[in-house]
Amino acid sequence: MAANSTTVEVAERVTALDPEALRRDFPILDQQVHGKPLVYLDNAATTQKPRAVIDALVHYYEHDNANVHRGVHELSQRATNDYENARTTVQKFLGAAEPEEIIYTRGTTESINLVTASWGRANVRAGDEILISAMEHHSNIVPWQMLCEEKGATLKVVPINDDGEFLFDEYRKLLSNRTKIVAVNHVSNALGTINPVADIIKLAHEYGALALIDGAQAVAHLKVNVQKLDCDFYAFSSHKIFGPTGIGILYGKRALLEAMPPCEGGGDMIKSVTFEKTIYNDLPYKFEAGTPNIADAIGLGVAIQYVNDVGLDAIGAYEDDLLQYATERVGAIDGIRIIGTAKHKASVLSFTLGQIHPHDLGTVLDREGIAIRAGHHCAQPVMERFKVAATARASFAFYNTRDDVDRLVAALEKAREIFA
Ligand code: 7TS
Repeated sequence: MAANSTTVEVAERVTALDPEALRRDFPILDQQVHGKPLVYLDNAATTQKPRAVIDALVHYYEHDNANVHRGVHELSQRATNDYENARTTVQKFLGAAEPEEIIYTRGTTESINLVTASWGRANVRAGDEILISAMEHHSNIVPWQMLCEEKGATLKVVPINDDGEFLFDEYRKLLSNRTKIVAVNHVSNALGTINPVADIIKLAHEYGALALIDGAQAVAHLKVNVQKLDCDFYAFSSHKIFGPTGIGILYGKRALLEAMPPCEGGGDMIKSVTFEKTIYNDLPYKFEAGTPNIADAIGLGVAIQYVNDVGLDAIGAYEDDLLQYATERVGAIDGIRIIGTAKHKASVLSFTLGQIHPHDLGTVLDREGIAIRAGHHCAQPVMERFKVAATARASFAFYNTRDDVDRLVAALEKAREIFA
């Protein structure tokens, strides 16, 4: 039977990943917090870094540190090679056609702001409409609001249902020839919902609109291929995929990036400068003014290689199983309300427990050595949609185990007794 063969396939893929062995690659996980072994369940906020990434940063500063794209000397050539090789690693990872379509930024936030400030300023006019969803992170809301305010354009919001799912029919109704761009997340950080981005992009294009995908919560859990998705822009942050902070990616289709004006002026983004006229540099450098974050770009490349070695299929299957286990176990606790019950979810379990404030829950869990996030997760409209001030959120990576979930459940039971 088809269902059986799928189950067998998933089981095989789950066993293909050995979380205990992988944990040993992450030195930070091997520590006690408040006298208890650390359980790190705040991966949606930031992930931990494998030894390979930490070593790459140290190696760079100990052996290769130099500025890029400008030195004839050996160190500068090494730094430039490693920086550009990391770009190619990202290009292949995203399935982009060319490395020139990969722009280094500070992270998802800066990537989206680059699109609103450059493409948006050049293309959005009064009366135009921009569509986002009701489950966006603030960084995929506020830059669009700022653009709309500046241009006299209108921001429209696709609603979500009580499970936290994108309402496709409502989306269809909101689209029109006034729609200039649709910007949605691939995976919601507050709910864990995986959005049907391929269908969202296809429909946007039918209306002549562009599509930007915020992949901050997706790339560490799902295989992404920007050419197959046919998205116009895709943004993510290195620190959410086991790489360093301070570096991220904006993918854009070449023709769009070519036509966009640069955002920042300065070194590296020019071909020639006179007081009369400056000629801008080719892609991707046109968008990378000034000395870039060389070490962390190299670290991102190493993080992606690490993820490739573990394998995103194995990661996805393992995390699906873990999320299902966590949902059943946490869901069985008296007074738990899970926020975000979409059919397709990745790695996030948001919940409230009775009348206990999520911050109090977070504090009790911290005393047990368990790190979760409590708050609005920079997605205040999601909190409003579900009529809660905040949630507690456990978010998983492949180095988390069923034992971590059991520790979480025991600590939640303890919190329930304390606040009863
Ligand atoms: N988009 C989504 C979907 C996110 O989850 C985040 C960060 C961002 C954008 C912004 O990423 P940044 O790297 O530029 O800051 N989300 C979270 C979170 O859930 N907890 O802390 C940060």
